[in-house]
Amino acid sequence: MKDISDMGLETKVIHAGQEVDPHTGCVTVPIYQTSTFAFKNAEDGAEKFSGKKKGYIYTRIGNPTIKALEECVTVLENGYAGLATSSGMSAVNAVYTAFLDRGDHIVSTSAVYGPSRVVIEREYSRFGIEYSFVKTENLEEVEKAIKPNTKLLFIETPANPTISITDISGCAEIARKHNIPLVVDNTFMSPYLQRPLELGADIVIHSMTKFLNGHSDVVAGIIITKDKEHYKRLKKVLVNFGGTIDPTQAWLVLRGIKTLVLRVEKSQSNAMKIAEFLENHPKVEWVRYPGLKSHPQYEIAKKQQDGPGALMSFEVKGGIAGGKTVMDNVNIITLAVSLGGIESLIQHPASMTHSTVPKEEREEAGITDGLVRLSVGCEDSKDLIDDLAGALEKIKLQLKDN
Ligand code: LCS
Repeated sequence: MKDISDMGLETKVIHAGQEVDPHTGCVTVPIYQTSTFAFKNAEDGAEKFSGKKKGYIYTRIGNPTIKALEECVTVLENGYAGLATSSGMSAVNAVYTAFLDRGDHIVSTSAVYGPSRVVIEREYSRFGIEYSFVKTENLEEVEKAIKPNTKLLFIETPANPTISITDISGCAEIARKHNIPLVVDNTFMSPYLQRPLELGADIVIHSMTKFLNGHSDVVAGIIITKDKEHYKRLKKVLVNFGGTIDPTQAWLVLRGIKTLVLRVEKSQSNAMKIAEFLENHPKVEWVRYPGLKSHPQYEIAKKQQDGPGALMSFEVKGGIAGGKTVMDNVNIITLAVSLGGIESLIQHPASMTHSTVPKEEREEAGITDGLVRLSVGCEDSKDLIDDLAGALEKIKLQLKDN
């Protein structure tokens, strides 16, 4: 039989890391809801602790349900091994903690998810860590930002919420030249649409809260490495800092992943129709969607992504008031943060996800006051367009009233 890693992604999402349970014939991976695992005797325990013998010890260190999830996403990302985490931020922080020492410097995307930036600026800086947040979509800026003490190049592409796109293989070349690891936050794409390790990255992270789980009912994250040394270093940090996922959450994500391809295909096809609708709407200033030729990095998206995805941002006329009007008048599309769920979600980054980022930094990163982020779900595209059309119509009424 062919190895699972040689099979198509549609097969991998359903079978990778998941064998029929040898004890019971259980078709789905059981939830091993236990905090600890009994040793046969003292010798068995000692050998497992020393690493001489493989086996489970304690769920924070390892658990069969969690392992199945880690193996599944590792196969999807074509990596060496994975570490599932209690949230996307737990994955981000494990990477920062594992690779940054006092006096080190990190280069990162200016429009990264708010907390991924704020935690560096406000917390890691307390331990003497230096940083440069730059527009990584411009490779010259990346190269310019690298200093002798730079120890990590961290990019998010597409970035949250500007949908700006960074050239992964271009960054990999810069990282290689300076002998530093390149970490890619692949949350917006999922491994179905983008596999950074194949493009030269060293580590991939996801907030599995988003597309991988896909049902807005779990908070989780994962780190996938390309090499053993990075994996060992990260495992040590994650286990000792206690950022491990819970077995039931891991099981829910495994179940969600089985429909990843179906969900992303449907969301993406809806998103394309919505982006075209918005781009031609008189109340919309601009739309950023990687499937539109108007996207500034359209060519890079075509080169490194297997599709445009389900996320877009747009600026409505009327600035902050216009944006709020849209959010207050959608009915099927839910006003909520997060993304990548089966349902469509809309939010206003300046007052929500990126509210902790100072206004000046936000605007420098392209997160304007009127920017609205839309995560397109799997509903009927016509219903979604009608919903947006109705909400945009309200802006016109409001402007007229003024
Ligand atoms: N990376 C990206 C790109 C994200 O969008 C998020 C969360 C995280 C990491 C952190 O993941 P978490 O700990 O929440 O699982 N993004 C959110 C957002 O845009 N709205 O709410 C959460």
